[in-house]
Amino acid sequence: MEMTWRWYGENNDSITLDHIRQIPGVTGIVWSLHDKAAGDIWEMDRIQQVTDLIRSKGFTPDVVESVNVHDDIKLGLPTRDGYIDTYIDTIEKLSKVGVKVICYNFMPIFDWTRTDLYKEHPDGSNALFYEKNAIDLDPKVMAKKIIDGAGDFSMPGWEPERMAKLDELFKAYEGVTEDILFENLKYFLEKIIPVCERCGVKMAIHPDDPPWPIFGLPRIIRSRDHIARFLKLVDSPYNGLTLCTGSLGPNLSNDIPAIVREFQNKIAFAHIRNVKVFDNGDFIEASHRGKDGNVDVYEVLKAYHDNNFTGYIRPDHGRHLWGEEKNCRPGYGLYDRALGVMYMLGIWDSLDKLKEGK
Ligand code: DNO
Ligand code: MN
Repeated sequence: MEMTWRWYGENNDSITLDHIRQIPGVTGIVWSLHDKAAGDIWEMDRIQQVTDLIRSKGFTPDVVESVNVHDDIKLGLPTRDGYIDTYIDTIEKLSKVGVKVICYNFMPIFDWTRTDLYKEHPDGSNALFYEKNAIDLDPKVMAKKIIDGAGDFSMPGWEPERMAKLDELFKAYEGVTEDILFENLKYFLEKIIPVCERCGVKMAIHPDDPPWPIFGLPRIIRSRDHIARFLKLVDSPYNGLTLCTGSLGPNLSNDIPAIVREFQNKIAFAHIRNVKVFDNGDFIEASHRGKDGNVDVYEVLKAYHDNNFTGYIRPDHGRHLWGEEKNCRPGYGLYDRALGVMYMLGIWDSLDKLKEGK
């Protein structure tokens, strides 16, 4: 496996590549052009510039998270073909600089959704929190909370211009069922996967977060059965998964180690995050340590290790520690993710030794 770190770019992240160089074991940077909205063209010189910078600091730029999919593709509108052509153009350009994996999602309108970005843990740290009942809230109220809470950073999927058109977007999704969304995803994959096969780039879909429908919108990548159905849409080694434990975790009936074991040969990118789920269905993001939440991180890593996982892995969201929430992106501070890297590598190195019989 290759340990990676999500970095938002030079003027869009309070953490620098020089900070990341000091975290033991991190060799890859997960990047994107975060100022691009879904459907925008990615210019070759911009791609070259970022990947040159990443390489100049000794990292590999093999994973892009995300190239966002335009809503017209998810909705199956006639305009989707133009957006698919643009997507293909981006895949081809990324392959030229050696990108191997593209993470994306197929969630209608919203990316991950929370009701509080800074909920306090008993130890005084704070983290992203989801209050199940509050989600009856007006989505506009929710959008405002997320945009305001992000501080000066642009939040992909929550761009203010896009959120201003929320009524229109909701109207467009009226009548779009799970089956229709699966159909539209299949159409998209049938066009792009042959390009990926030719270019050597794996598509890795990210699960829906939280793993259930919200605001009456369908969500289709949220359980073992949904994943199995997804993989059948187009059967190719280039049609794969980003397996995010924190996204699947809030539904306690998702047996994540079992999902990892079953689909491991399709997992190109592993996201490790822990969540603590309360009896009423609320959940808060927790430290990576298994005991601090409901994700058995050891069993998840053991499932990867047993199958000699060779893909990319990264700590996903972390808590905000020691006051860093004042200047970091929500969920993407330095300290807890760095602790998470060390926890994961500690487990991984021990599993290596056990396997060698030492
Ligand atoms: C949180 C993040 C996601 C992810 C997108 C991919 O789990 O990993 O926000 O970046 O859903 O498109
Ligand atoms: Mn994730």
